[in-house]
Amino acid sequence: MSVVLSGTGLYVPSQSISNEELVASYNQYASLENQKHREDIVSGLREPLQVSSVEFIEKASGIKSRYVVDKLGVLDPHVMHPLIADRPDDIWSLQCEMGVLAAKQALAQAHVSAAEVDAVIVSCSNLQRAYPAIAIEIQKALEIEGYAFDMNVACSSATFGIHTAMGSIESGQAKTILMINPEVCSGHLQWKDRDCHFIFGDVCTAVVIQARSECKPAAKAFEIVSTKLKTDFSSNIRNNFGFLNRCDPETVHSRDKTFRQQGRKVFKEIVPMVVELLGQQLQDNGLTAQQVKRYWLHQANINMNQLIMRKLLGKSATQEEACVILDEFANTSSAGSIIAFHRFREDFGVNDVGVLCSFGAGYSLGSLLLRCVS
Ligand code: CO8
Repeated sequence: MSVVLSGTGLYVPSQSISNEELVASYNQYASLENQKHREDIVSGLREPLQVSSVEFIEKASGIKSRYVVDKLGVLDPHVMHPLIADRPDDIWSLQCEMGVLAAKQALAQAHVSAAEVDAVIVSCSNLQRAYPAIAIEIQKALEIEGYAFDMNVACSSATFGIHTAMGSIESGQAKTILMINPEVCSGHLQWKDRDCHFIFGDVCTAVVIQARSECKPAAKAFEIVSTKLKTDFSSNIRNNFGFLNRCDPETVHSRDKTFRQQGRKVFKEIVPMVVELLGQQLQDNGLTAQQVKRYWLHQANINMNQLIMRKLLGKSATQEEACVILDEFANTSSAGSIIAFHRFREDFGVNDVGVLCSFGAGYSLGSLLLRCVS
């Protein structure tokens, strides 16, 4: 059975933080901390916090800015995290609100009404609560019949979500599925750590996945020719936040309860895994890397993407071949490759082929080989 992506949507928070603003705030925080612990630093009991720098961030990552749901809290050196008011149970949650806005765009693009949707999958790195599922809340908000569930494969949540939707359609369980990625990365990023404070941003993407027979003639559709998934356990990107945290009061607020990573190791270990996975997928489908019109790669680090593309193509990739959005958005976890696909696909003609690929925590890698069909 042929399954297609027939629409995408993107919700972008209204507030953006430049590297200059971020570094000024972090350096103020570091200075305050160093003053507070001056005696321990002088007596050698404590290392002073080092300053962050715009030049380092741009060179090491390619990131220039990021969108966040709350800029004031993040930039306040006395707060250093977003300030997001708790909501009563009868008000739509933040992730539901973001999801609905992105979903409406995706449905409009696919020329599909909510009544035609059979299922909702919310797939993202961090869910704001344990239950009920955010997906079921979005299902209610959009008045969709059928079923909904949440899933999490960190940075590969979107590609694994699309793969899961495709399986449900092929099995006859559903004909049209909404897959949504509300990524509130600012809530679980450690803004007080200069090694990672620049990495993430907030956003929400949505994708409509349909049996091709259901796809509207007006939609620009991409057939999923193949999916390829790979996981390999690693603690090099890890966040121990969870429901058992309060069971050990000694460690409930320790550093490991927010995002942390061994960035260098991640870079070195993931690049060959991605190159191998993509090479194998292309070979299995009788394609060379050069026959792919565009790679919508995971958007974590510009140097990582450039290296992957050099290994695949044997030359540096152009923006047309491997588009970049991380300069504006930073790493938005699972949403990154979907933003790239959302923004850069209008020039595809029938039978043009593209690859949408994610990689990150887990480790988890997911790749979709897509062919434009209308
Ligand atoms: N300013 C100035 N200097 C700095 C800063 C800074 N902000 N930060 C670090 N430095 C210093 C370091 O201390 C180090 O100093 P020294 O040489 O004296 O030890 C030096 O700069 C070099 O540091 P690194 O070796 O760490 O620098 P890299 O060139 O490796 O760049 C990166 C760091 C950018 C982190 C890079 O390694 C990278 O991007 N790696 C890939 C990581 C990646 O792709 N991770 C994927 C994570 S995303 C994911 O899976 C989703 C998780 C779920 C979402 C979580 C949301 C919060």
